[in-house]
Amino acid sequence: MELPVEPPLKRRALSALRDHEAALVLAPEEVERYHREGWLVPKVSLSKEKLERYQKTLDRVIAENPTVRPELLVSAHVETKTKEGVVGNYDFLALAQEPMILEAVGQVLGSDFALWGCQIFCKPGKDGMEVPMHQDGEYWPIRPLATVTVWVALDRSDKGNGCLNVLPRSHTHGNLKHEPCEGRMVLSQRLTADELSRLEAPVDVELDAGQMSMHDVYLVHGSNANGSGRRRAGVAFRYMPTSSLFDREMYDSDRAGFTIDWKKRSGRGRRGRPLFLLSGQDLSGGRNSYSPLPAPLAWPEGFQRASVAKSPKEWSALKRWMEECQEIPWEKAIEGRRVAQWGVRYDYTTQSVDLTPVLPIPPVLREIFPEVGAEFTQCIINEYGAQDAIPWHLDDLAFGPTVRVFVFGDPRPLLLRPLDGDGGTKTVEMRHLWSYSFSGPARYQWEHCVPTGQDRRWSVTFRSLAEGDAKNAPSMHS
Ligand SMILES: O=C(O)CCC(=O)C(=O)O
Ligand SMILES: [Fe+2]
Ligand SMILES: [Fe+2]
Repeated sequence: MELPVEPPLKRRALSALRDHEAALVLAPEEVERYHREGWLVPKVSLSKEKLERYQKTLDRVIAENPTVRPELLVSAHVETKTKEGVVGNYDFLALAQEPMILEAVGQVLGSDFALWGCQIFCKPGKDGMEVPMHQDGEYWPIRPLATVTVWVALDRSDKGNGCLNVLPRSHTHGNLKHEPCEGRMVLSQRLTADELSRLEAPVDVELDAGQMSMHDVYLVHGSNANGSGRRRAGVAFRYMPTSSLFDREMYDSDRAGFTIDWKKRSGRGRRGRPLFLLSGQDLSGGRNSYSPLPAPLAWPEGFQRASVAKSPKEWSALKRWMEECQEIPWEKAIEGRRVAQWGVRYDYTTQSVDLTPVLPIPPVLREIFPEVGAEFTQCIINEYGAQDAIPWHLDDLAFGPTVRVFVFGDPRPLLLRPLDGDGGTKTVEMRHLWSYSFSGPARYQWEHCVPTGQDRRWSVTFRSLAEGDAKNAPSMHS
């Protein structure tokens, strides 16, 4: 029999030291290399789950900004539309605050820093635009000029699809000369050929999706056009030490190739760039003005979710019944989904509840969902194909105060937003065998929608009828 042995003291101390070092994202040698070379690829990368989440957010932001070139999605971390014309997503603000990124930034800038910018550089396959060789600082209103960019690859980024090219040690030369450039490029200024000839040859920064690179504000870099069939998307976050001033009056329109509004507020209620203090404190003597970090939208009151609502057995019973039963009154809903309804029927043509009684909820459904009380007299099964979504809506007011929904199949999130909000949405994870219900404010003051997905999804919804003259209740899309 073996007895557990305490490791010798020295070995224990050593492993504690190793744990401590693991908590530092950059080894001391890497911090030193960053300052010497002007750039670095840290050894960390996003988990597969996080990468998928941010790739989805990227697709959403691209879809929501059809008139903006995807190489120019500026302020993609802000959900309220800025003067730059982009509706971003706070999910990118969350990415900017991933602990490993904050840790690495703190290691090179010191512990007092702010996030002042974010840009998605997404080069579509075949026609992704070139980024000419440049130093970033040219058009940034930061004095003293200091910034580290963390460029997170959301697709694989390599020589083939136009990865970042950096000129090692070019950051030691201070401001270099730029000249206007023409053609199909992301920026309107490029380093002069003369300056380029005196610098070292560029290095390709090849990254797998989820990896990231860091570069100094004075480092010369650029990237080729993307002629490959593969998209190359990255998101760049800009962090500055709070000892620098972010000078909002240095309004220097479009040297970057697009109009940047550094001012805090501009016309028609649109906001300029926010400055988010992410670590430590302000060291500018109070001259920097910071925006409060938007509170993540709280869950609506009256919204409940259960993650182990149904068993696989109940699901097989339901699935078998849906496949085999010939009496299910399937019909097409307007969006293309297939639906079956009992109790009363929502009419997709008139967009209102038709109070002519239809068949009551069948006993099989009562058996599979015994937790649903008798007061729920209406049931609807929605069957979504991968490409079927349900748009933003409030359930029809002819239905009662509580709605209970059971979800099967494709794990699509449920999106929620307050009726009187500024467009911010709450994304609620929802998976196979989970359920949710809403009543109170979540029922009457919030809307919800289900996005498209990858696979088939079913929801079984139970509702009651509203008291009183339900027929005269204002009709809303169900
Ligand atoms: O994504 C690119 O190719 C260019 C990125 C860039 O210029 C930057 O992050 O400063
Ligand atoms: Fe740049
Ligand atoms: Fe609904």
